[in-house]
Amino acid sequence: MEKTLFMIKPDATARGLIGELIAAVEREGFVLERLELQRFTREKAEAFYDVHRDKPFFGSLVEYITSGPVVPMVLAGEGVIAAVRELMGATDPAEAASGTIRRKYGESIERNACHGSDSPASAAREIAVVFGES
Ligand code: IDP
Ligand code: MG
Repeated sequence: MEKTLFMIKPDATARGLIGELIAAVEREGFVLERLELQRFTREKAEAFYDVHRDKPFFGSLVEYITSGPVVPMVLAGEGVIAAVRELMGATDPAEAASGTIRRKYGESIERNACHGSDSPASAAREIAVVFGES
C-alpha cells in the first residue's frame, strides 16, 4: 500500500497547530500508521533534506527544522502522496491555493507549516530517516 511521510514543522508546532493539522489529514480518511513528537538533530535534519544539500537555503532550512519540535507521521492508502501534497498546497504559502494548509498557516516559503513526500521513493527514504528502518 502507498505510504507518505507527512510532518508538522516547527513554525506550526510553536503556534499550537498540531491538533489542527492532524485533524486536517485525518479528514482525508487515510490510515495513520505512525505518529511521534520528535526534535531533529542536525544529523537527522541534514539526512532528511539531503536532496537540498547544494541549495542556497540548505543551512537556513536545517536551522529551522531543528529549531523546535516536529510531528512526523506515516499515512497509508491509495493515492495518499498526491492527496497530501494537494492538501498542503504549493511550497510558497503566497502561491498556495486557498483552503490549503500552507495558504492558511504558512509564514514564508521556508516556514511553511508542513512537509509531505513527493514520490514513493522519497517516502520510503524519509520514513527510514525519521522512524528508522524497523
Ligand atoms: P516541498 O516541501 O513543497 O516539497 P521542496 O522544494 O522540497 O518543497 O523544499 C523543501 C523545503 O525547503 C520547503 O518545504 C521549505 O521549507 C524549504 N524551501 C524550499 N524552497 C525554499 C526557498 O527558496 N527558500 C527558503 N526555503 C525554501
Ligand atoms: Mg520536497
